[in-house]
Formats: sequence, structure tokens, C-alpha cells
Amino acid sequence: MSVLDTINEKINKSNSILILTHENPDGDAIGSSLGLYNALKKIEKKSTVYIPVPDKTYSFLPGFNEILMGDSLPNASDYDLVVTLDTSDLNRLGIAQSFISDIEDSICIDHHITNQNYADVNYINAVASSTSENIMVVLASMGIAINKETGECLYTGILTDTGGFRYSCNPETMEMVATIMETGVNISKIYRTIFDVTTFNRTKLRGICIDRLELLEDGKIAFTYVLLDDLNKLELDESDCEGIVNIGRDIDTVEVSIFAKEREDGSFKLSLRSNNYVDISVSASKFGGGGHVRAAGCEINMTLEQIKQMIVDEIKKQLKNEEKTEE
Ligand SMILES: [Mn+2]
Repeated sequence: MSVLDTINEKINKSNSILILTHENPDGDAIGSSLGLYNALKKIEKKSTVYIPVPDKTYSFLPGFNEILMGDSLPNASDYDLVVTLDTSDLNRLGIAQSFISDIEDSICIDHHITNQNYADVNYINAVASSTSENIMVVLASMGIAINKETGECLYTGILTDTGGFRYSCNPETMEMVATIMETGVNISKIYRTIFDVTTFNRTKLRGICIDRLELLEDGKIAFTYVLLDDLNKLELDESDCEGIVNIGRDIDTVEVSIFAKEREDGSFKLSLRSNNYVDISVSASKFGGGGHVRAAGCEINMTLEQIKQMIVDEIKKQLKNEEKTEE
């Protein structure tokens, strides 16, 4: 029996399903969870989504208000199947990880190549743009047609994990979006809600960062920062700094963009991005951080001036090495 057939069978015979996803859930985590939830609702299958702290950005999604939130955990004995989504290893489930052993049956649906296969059945398709895309495949194999509610959730997952269709897209991704559009989902409205709509104070914060933006090394490195004081004055928090690192990254001459953000304890959190040839995860790991080739981060407890000098020196070395290999 194929993995999809086994998933189909387990869901069909289950009486009550608990849907879980990773901590600090992103659009794909919340979108795939609510997408599955709405699809199961349509076939009158009882399910609950539990997310301790769901990002309010996604509160427009159908079913968001029915998410079980906070520290009051669901009762394991109320469920006979747990489905984890977009979660590559058990630790990423945070306080919800005990449900994998406490509930009889488990399914994991994910698209991370690093997935640990910790569930009874694991459907891991790392070629897919998102877990939401994998949910589309699972639903199709179960013969469940996508309705508008499910479509809005899954579209949001695909949209956010592809950075607005900028990367990780396959022809299948676009075909799935076409299927979703046929249900009447307003894709422009969702796109605008997620990527364009902001607040006055967030815009002011970006202004401060643009003002402080510096270019170094013939314009190859961009540097800017946010202080706690800026956030306090504008009544913003760390989450409002999302995307600021891209201001530098989008400049034509820039290869590496650095964004430093002061934290409560006086240390700085650095977001690092590269465009074409620098493996920025190498620099991040030298300062105890990590990440991906084009996006990484680290935390350093020093003054802003010291940090800037250290990180810029390190990136300069890497720029020189990469230039040598380019020749
Ligand atoms: Mn994902």
C-alpha cells in the first residue's frame, strides 16, 4: 500500500484528529493546518488545530478563531490520530511533542528534506514548495475537492513559502494555484494582506533604517540597524522588523545585507542575506549562528560598533575568497 493510501485509510477510520504544527508558525504552518482542518470539516470529520501562539497576520483565514490556543493543551484521550504538518523533527513541536506518543496513531506531512520520519506514517515530499502543496496532493488522493475555505488557507501556505512565487515553485505549484483559483479565492486580496499592508509606525521604522543604511566595500555590503529605543518610541516589537534586511539586499550593487536589531538584554540579533555567490551561513556559523546559503542569522553580545566591524571584516574575507573562485 502506498503512503498516500495508508494516510487515506488512517484518516477515514479515525473518529477525532488532532492537527499540530511547529513553534513560531509561519504562513505555511498555519495555512496547511487550517487547510486540512477545513477540508476535514467538509467531509464531517472531527478535527482540532492546536497552535499555542498563532501569528495574528493570518487571523483572516477561515477557522483561525477555532484554533485551540495558549497553554491549555488538548486532551490526548479525546483523539485517536495526530497529524503533524510542516514539522521536520519532534523538538519543533515544542510543548505539543508528547502527543506523538500519547495518541494511538500519527501521520506527518512535510516538505523539509531534513525530516526525521518520527511519525507512524510520514509523507515527505521535499520537491514541493510547501506543506500546503502536499496537503493538496493528500486531499486529491482522498477524493476531497478543494472548497473556497480550504483554498484560501492552502494558497496562503504556498504564497508565503515561495516568497510570493519568487522561489521553490514547480509547474505543479502553479497548477495547484489554478485549481485553488477555480474555487473563487481572491488571490489578489490575500497577496496584499500578507505582503503589502503595513502600519504607519512600521513604515516610519523602515524610514529610520533607510536613513541609517550604509554601503561598504564598493557597495557590496549593506548595513543598517534598529535600537530598542526606536521600537519603544514607535510602540513596535521585534516582529515588526520583518523584511527590513531586504531594503539593503535589493540595492543593485549589494551582495550581502546585514541588519542588526537590539534585544532586551542589550545584545544584537543579526539577520544576514546574500544575493548571488556568498554562502552567508558560513559567516553566521562563525558567530555561533546558522541558517541557509542565502539567509542566515546569529546573536552577538557586544557594542553595535564592535559587531559591525567584526561582521563586516568577516564578510570582506568571504567576498575576497568568492571573487578568487569566480576568476
Ligand atoms: Mn513550509
